[in-house]
Parts: sequence; structure tokens; C-alpha cells
Amino acid sequence: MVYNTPTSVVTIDRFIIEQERLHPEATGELSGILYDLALAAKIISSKVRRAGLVDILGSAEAENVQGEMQQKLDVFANETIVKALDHGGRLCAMASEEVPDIIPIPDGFRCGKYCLLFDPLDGSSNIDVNVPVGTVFSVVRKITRGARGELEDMLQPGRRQVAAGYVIYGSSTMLVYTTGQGVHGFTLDPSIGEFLLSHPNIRIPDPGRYLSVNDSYEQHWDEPVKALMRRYRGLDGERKAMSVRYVGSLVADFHRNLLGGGIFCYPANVKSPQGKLRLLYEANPLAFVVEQAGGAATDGTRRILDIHPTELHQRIPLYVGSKSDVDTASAMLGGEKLTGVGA
Ligand code: P6P
Repeated sequence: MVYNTPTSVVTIDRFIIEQERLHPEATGELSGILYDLALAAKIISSKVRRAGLVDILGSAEAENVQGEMQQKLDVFANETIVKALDHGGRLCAMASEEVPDIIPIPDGFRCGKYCLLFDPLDGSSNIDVNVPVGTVFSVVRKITRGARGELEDMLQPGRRQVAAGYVIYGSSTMLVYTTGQGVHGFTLDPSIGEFLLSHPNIRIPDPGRYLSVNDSYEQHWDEPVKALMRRYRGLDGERKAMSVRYVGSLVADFHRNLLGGGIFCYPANVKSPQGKLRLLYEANPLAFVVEQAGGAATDGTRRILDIHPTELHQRIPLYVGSKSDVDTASAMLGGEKLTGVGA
């Protein structure tokens, strides 16, 4: 991994403004969405970091409260994002993993030209064992007539995204995003409450070092998937074995592979015939990020960003990471050769 080490302290707000200046036609609405997402991330980070203190704080029935606390953290994260973004006048609707239907902009607030889709706190069950969790987000333009967002605005192929990224609440809190001008990472300095540019122009190493897959499902995979995993493990003599790293938290596994090179795989299996992960607010945003970092993403047969969604919470098999490793998946699973738009 090679970054242009920043020579000065660049806050995310300053970076967003500088990126906006690259687009004379920009109105600042997309920048406003990114500011508001960064604010929501700081608030969620503060709460997630204290989740482990529930027991120490002497709350009665720690087990129950801890369990309840986790569940509440999903709801808290969802409400934090909705409240941070529902009144800025930049969005016409939102969609959340936590909410069955689209979330309208409240009456009395102006509607904007963008839609936000997000998973507010993916992997929250990992919080009580201190495994990193994350927020994943995707922004698309409104395509329907009228002021208010509709389901059709949400059901756009991932190639129509104008921004996407994630926040990882790990050993540090990082916000990683793209607007189609490369991928940039910002680390939260809690002492000043600012996201500072720490990883400019992230490029995913290729070929990758890491294989992330839950092979407890191996018995449920079809033969091509089993052969693919044998290939990644170097068992068929066709390539060097990859190191297996899987923490069961999508954002954590994806982020490690983005920086270190590798592939995250969640194949379809008997339990989850369409895979487990969600297309609109997990696969699509991570696919946009990884392509902008020089990687690729497929469901095994199609480029993720070309898939036309049919349902808000639809699931999809996912192979995402270093391009040559994803191309191996496409070749062995009968998929299209991926060209992607990686910068
Ligand atoms: P499994 C967490 O529940 C999650 O949605 C993702 O963050 C993670 O990648 C996946 O599920 C793990 O699923 O079936 O391996 O436990």
C-alpha cells in the first residue's frame, strides 16, 4: 500500500470543499450530505466506544442491558443518521437496513435531489466482543418526477451512485469514501473531534494477500464455489495460498482487504440462496469504493454495479476485492470478465 503521505493536516471538511471545486457545476448539496454523514459518524463512534462500559458502569442486569444495549445501538445509529440528514434539504428520501420501507423527508422540510441508502451499524452483534463494526452508505440522484423520493429512486444500479463509503469503528474510527475521484480515508482524532486525511488515494494491492470467507458453510456451497476456495487456498497448485482472515464483520473484513489486498467472499449457500449481504446498501457502496481503488466486485456472474435492483432489501452473493482475485472468481463461477471503472 502506497499513500501520498499528507504534508499538512487536512480536515474532511476542507477536503470535501477542495473536491467540490473540481466540479464547477457543483451546488454543494453533495458536499453537505458528506458533512452531515461525518457528523453522524462522530456521534455514533462516541456511543459505540462506550458500549463496552455498560457493565463497568454498574448497570443492573448487565447481561440483559448489554444485549438490549447492542440492539439499541442499531436503533441509535439509525436515528442518528436520519436526524442528521432529514432536514438539510439535500435528500428526497432515505433507505435503511433497519427500516422496512423508504424513509420520507418529514413534512415541513425541503426535499433535495439525492437519496441516501445506508446500513447504520453493520455487524453490531460483534460489539460485545470488541470486534470492529461499521456504517455503510450510498448516495444516488433522484430520477422520479416530483419533490418526494420514491422506491424507484432507490432501485437504481450501483453504477449510478454519486458517492459511497463506510465508517469503521475499530482501533480508530475511520471514514472512507469516494465520489468517483478516487478513494480517500480519514481518521477521527477524538481529542479535537475532527476527521483528518490519513489515507489519500487508496489503491487496493493486487493480487491480494487475504481471503475472507466463512467456510463453515462449505458443505452448502456448490462445486464451482468449492473449487474456487481451493484455488484461493493454493490447494489446486494454480496459485500461492492466501492467508485466511475473517472476523465476521463486513466493514472490518473489507477494510483490511482494501488496504492490504485480498478478497471478501459471501457465496450463496443453502441457508442463504441469494447470499446474505444486501445489494443496495452493502454490496453497491463497497463495489463503488473498491472499483475506484482499482479493484472489482461481482456476484459471481455479473459486475455488482451493473445489477438492476428489484427490491429494497434484496440480498446478493458477493465477491469483492483485488481485481485479479475477483476475476478468478468470475472465471471459475462462469461470470463476465470485469472491466470495472476503477480509477
Ligand atoms: P456469517 C454481520 O452479521 C454480517 O451482516 C456482516 O457484517 C458479516 O460480513 C456477515 O454478516 C457475517 O455472516 O454468516 O459469516 O456470520
